[in-house]
Amino acid sequence: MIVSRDEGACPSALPVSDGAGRAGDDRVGSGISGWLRRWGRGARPPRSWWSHVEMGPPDPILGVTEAFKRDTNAKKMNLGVGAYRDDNGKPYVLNSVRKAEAQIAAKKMDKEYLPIAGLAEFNKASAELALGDTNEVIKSGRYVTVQTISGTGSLRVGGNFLQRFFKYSHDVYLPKPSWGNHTPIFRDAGMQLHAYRYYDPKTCGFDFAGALDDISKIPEQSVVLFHACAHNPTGVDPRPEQWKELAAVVKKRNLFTFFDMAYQGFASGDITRDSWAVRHFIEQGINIVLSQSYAKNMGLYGERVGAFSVICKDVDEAKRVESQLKILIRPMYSNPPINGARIASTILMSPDLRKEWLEEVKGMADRIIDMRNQLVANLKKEGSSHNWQHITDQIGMFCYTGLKPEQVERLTKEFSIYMTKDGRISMAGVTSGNVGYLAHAIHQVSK
Ligand code: CBA
Repeated sequence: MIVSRDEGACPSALPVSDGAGRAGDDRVGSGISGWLRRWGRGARPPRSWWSHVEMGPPDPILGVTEAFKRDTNAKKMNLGVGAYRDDNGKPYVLNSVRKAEAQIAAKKMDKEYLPIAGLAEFNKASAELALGDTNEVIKSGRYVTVQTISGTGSLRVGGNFLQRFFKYSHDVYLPKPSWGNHTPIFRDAGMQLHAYRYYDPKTCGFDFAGALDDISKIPEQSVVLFHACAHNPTGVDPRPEQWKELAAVVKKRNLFTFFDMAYQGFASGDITRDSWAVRHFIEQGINIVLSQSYAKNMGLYGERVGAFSVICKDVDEAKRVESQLKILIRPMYSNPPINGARIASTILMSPDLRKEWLEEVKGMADRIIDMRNQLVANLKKEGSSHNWQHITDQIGMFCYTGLKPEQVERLTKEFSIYMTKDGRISMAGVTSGNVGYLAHAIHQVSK
């Protein structure tokens, strides 16, 4: 609401301008003469409270969607944000989600506040999904899971928790590159960011030696973040033998592990396989923290469903940690939204819906893998002589093409193909209808 001077804003409490005045800020009379009538000679007209606020840049990922929406070209493609599309390029609502929604609606449940930590059955089902329901951690109960505002909210709760309670260090080491939002999330939570080598542009693959070398030099008791699967933006994941060595060095260096698992099921189509690294670290006695998101694997993007878990030494420690997470969350957003958590827990807890969901996750992952193959085949058909093998080697929603910023700019300007400047393509936005056009455009800018 804009409060006009006449509605009682106190002129003496307003900041005064540098004397230049501001065009259009004339709510009490016409122009300078109006000010003089109102406040008297010698008084300087108040300026806005926010004149010092500079225009910020658009978000590097979500800003791409804004630019895409403004484009009128019928052939335009949005390969920016990681949001799954069906083969007709339409947003996809899973059948298992539709069915869960119908079941929930039929129950005519109330819409009371959830507890601060969220829906208890959702939290339990989420931890079981990540760790496996026979996991010793689950059986012993030496963990706490709280429902969060999707993966981003989970990372932020985690960042704030570390800032307040991880007394050993405030240094967080991210893979280079990492999801663009990791840095502001942890920085705004009061942590300091560093990087370890991860991607090798020469091979378009995992720089295992570089990662191992850098991680082995991280000061003891620092925080190291790993993408559990389907690394964003590179689509490059360590193999199980490599995860084993990473876990060993983390243990040896006494580092603290933060796993971000935003794509469980999306990498291989198999939720167990995709959580292998998380489970392996825990088996090695590494008490991790974990962020989960249901945005991608259940297609619950706008419902904002996620979870944050802390694996503890014992049940007593878990209870103390939970009490502090609640104290942290209460002034942030009080308690999480109810609808998405009901959908996710209904699916996870109903054997039939869960089975259908797992098939749908596999279906999404398989469609993406198929698009990777079709993209490479079409590039060959176009006559491209580059080696595009990394497109099929990489996994998950994204393909890190290796295209340079100038080439990305040409794709957008000349072909209305929208993607992030780093050359990342959301494969989830590619369809059998537009893969040929994409290959043609990539060939044009890279030949
Ligand atoms: N972690 C990683 C590694 C991610 O890639 C994303 C989503 C999230 C958070 C956490 P949410 O809060 O929606 O659960 O996801 N990253 C994006 O898919 C996109 O949703 C992406 O395009 O990179 C985003 O918000 O940037």
